[in-house]
Amino acid sequence: GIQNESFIATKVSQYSCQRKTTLNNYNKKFTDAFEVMAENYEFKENEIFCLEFLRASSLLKSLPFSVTRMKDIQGLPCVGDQVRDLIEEIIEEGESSKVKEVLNDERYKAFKQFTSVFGVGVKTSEKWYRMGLRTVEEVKADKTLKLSKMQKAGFLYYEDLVSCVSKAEADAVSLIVKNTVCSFLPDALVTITGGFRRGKNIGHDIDFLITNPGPREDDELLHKVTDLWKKQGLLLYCDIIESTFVKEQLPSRQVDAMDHFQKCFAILKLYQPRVDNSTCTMSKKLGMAEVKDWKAIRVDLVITPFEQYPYALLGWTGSRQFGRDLRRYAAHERKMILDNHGLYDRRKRIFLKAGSEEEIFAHLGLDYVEPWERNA
Ligand code: TTP
Ligand code: MN
Ligand code: MN
Ligand code: MN
Repeated sequence: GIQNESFIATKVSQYSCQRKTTLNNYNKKFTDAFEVMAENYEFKENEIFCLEFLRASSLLKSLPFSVTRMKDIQGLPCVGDQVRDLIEEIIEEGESSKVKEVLNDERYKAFKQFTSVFGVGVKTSEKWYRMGLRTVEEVKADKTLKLSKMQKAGFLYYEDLVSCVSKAEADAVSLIVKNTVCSFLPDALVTITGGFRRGKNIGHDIDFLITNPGPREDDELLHKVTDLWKKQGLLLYCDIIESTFVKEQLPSRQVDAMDHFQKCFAILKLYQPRVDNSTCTMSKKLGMAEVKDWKAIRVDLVITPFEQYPYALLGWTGSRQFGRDLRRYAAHERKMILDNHGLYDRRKRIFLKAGSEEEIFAHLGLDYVEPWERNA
């Protein structure tokens, strides 16, 4: 109606960092469909088509109304022919035959299962698919496969890890992380990032950023923290990646490059107090199998130097698409290079310092976007 037309009249940016995207999605019917298409192209390693659908999904998530007619998407960026056809089909039929086809595709279904295992990406899935494997059970049963330490943990805790992390679980883990870190470094700053900082109430993992406002960093901190958890029997898996940061090195221009911070991809054992205590006592008295009173939770810990903290916070808060668009905007609209460590002005040939996320947006000439508006 009138509300839609007046909205379209104001120009919508092709960059999600110039839009507000809350979790209030009026176009889920479309964006779910786009995400299936994007994922299928990701499995086929077709990055261009994958990004086309991710950008369209992110754009429709930012609209303050539901798309019901083709007229509603008139003049919007990020809508190519493929996307337009899909929108038209969903408007007319209520669903898309193309998406249904993908959801029933043997290769898509197998890749979807394989990549749901921690430590398994598209490359490994491709290998298993070519060997004729189709399900997680088939991979588990194949004793000839050489699995990485990460994949072994992925299969061992599969059921727990595929079930999402709740906000309550994130808060409980947050307390553990803060207490342990502060027992070694009382002034350390521990911040939850990723989806939970964007206001999501579920996630596939919990992301933490750790920094020490003092003059010096402690590159032993992560080792001390994980060693303590190991002693306490709380650490189910841990892979510490040492820092590879080189000062004065220009930020990476690659849009999806990994950063150089010291970090740890871990699986923690979170004890969950049982709602009904009697079941537990009863089963013990009767000599029955012990009731599992814990859940395996994926946790990412990242250590950053204090002066890089705002850049790390911006990068790790995401969403992934929001981060991609920030870097693309910096490069194409400002001749600057942004990554999780800093912002380089190629014209002035200097690194721009920032004490907060607000200052980074200001350096880029962008209006500030709150974390809960970054769900692109
Ligand atoms: P994720 O934890 O993968 O994603 P998420 O928290 O948004 O969603 P989920 O609920 O599925 O966990 O990554 C968080 C953000 O961190 C994401 O925007 C990308 C960014 N990131 C980096 O900047 N560098 C990295 O090496 C990784 C793994 C992620
Ligand atoms: Mn996360
Ligand atoms: Mn994720
Ligand atoms: Mn993560």
